[in-house]
Amino acid sequence: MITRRGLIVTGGATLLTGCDAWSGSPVLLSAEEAHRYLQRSITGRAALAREFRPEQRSPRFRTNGTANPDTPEYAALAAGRFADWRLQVGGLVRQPLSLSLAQLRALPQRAQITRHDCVEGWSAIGKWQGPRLETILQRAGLRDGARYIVFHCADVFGRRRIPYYESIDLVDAFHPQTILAWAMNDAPLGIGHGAPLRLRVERQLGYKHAKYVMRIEAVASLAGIGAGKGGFWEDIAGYEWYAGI
Ligand SMILES: Nc1nc2c(c(=O)[nH]1)N[C@H]1C(S)=C(S)[C@@H](COP(=O)(O)O)O[C@H]1N2
Ligand SMILES: [Mo]
Repeated sequence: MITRRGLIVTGGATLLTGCDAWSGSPVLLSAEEAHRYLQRSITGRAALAREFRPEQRSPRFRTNGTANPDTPEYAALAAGRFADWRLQVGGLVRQPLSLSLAQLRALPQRAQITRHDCVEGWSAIGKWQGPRLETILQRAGLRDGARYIVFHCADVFGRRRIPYYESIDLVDAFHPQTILAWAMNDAPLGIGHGAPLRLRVERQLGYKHAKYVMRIEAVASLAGIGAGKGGFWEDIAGYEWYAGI
């Protein structure tokens, strides 16, 4: 019996219980359907990324992309050790939020030691800690129609000052390992790695892990954001929006 998913295998058939079952009669799955269901929960998008032991962490974890956002606004926040920084949560939510670092640290936390894989061909293992994105989205309350979560970052690129941003769908937003990390390797996140807050979305490549997150926006469509492809590198270099690993 797999209690976590409420899946009970009884002889030839399988009973699917839990939330779904409360509203109606239990669903009877054939052996083949049960197998497919189990297979999905192990290998599908709900599957967990591998987690490592503390001693497996990389001695050096390089930074990539922006290592210090070049704007007066960010410089002022960093000078004040992010005491005036607030994470804004808005868009298709019932209750817009404005959260300080202290408030984010007071939420239930998750810590995980995972491998970061950059599309440029390097990897590093580090420990990340912060609240789950799901916890924050639940407090804000997604409205009907919300389909993507957009992360607006503090850093800008080039002479046209194009802001970095990224987006994920709700499957990844509610994935248990999707967190907003304020700590790395048991210390507050350094500026190079995205202080004060960066996304960890462990089933996707490095460029999806938005650093310097300032604002989270729930949207129905990515069409109105940036050039419409769902992320900075997606817009300017044709990177895949879904970068699953
Ligand atoms: N805001 C922002 N987030 C970003 C980037 C960036 O340039 N700006 N680079 C991305 C890329 S390509 C990678 S590999 C990782 C690097 O994270 P690190 O600097 O902590 O190694 O951040 C990602 N998130
Ligand atoms: Mo990357």
